[in-house]
Amino acid sequence: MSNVAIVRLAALTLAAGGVVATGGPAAAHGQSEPVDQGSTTVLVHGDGAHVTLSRTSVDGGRVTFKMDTSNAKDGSNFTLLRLVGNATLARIAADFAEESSPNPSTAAKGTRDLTRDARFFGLAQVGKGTPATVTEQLSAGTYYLADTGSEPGPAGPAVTKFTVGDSDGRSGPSARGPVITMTSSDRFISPNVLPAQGTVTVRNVSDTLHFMSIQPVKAGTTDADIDKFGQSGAQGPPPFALEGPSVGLNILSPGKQAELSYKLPPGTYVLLCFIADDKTGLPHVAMGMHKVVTLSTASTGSAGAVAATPAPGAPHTGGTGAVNPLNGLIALALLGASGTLVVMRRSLRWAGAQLT
Ligand SMILES: [Cu+2]
Repeated sequence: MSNVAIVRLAALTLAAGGVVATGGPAAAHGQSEPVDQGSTTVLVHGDGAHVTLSRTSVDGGRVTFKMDTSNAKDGSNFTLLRLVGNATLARIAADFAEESSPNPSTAAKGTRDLTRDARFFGLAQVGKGTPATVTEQLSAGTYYLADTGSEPGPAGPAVTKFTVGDSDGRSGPSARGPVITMTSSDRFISPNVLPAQGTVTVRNVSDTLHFMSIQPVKAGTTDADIDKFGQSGAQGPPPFALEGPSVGLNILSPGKQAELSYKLPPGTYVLLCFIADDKTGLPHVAMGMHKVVTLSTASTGSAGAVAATPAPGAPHTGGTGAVNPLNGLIALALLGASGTLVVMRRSLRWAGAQLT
């Protein structure tokens, strides 16, 4: 049974007033990743504007969110957050509006205010046919979930409450898969080769917000190409852009980490972050927060065999440096079946807005 089918089943069960029992050994999980015994699973379905959950409360501890979307056009962009102090959801929406302002000083203030007013726990950016899973440690409290895949209307996105109770002591490994860190100098520190199917652990070791979008690019694209494009002031799609499935880990607050599991066609990708810098107001990608990587089925144990946890920056073995020239064609072929990758478009829109 595919993830999509599972979520549809969950939706049907919810409609019937039932609750989907989860938390078992990754029941019918389509991917062949190791069973995460110590984790409670929540199925998350989005349509670009609304979130449907298989359960709206869990015990504190390790929680796995399995996400998919029915939104073929824009995908889903799931955000999980907690409010800090007296902050309200209206305040967060106002902060986000500032963060995406074309005025750099307003954008910088928006990021600083978001960092202050909320704690962000991902979740993920997914496309139709390209689900993703995020596992992380959550402590007791009231959380809010929204899907901002589609452009939200004037009222803002629909927000769903999610409650985490006292911890039941579940805990997991400190990391699964290769570790990617996001730094205060707006950089991704990542191995050059990541799994095409499997899990990575993403850590925000900085004092500001970051996310990590994994976007396909043409084979041979370098980080210098991306810098050059950013400095050219060009509008429209960059010459290295490639339509194809992508996923991303959504916004993480300073000090947070999350494990992102996904399956993408092998090939050349770039890790991107577009959060406005908290001082310059420029999107992080323009500050240098991009990293070209190769997604390989030969990386760190294929098929999500993520037991081996290399140290951050550990060299990768195997002849994975060569890029198969067919990848672009494969991605294009998949495009028709799985829909376009809107995250790139949305990101470009942000970049254009902020750089002009
Ligand atoms: Cu960033």
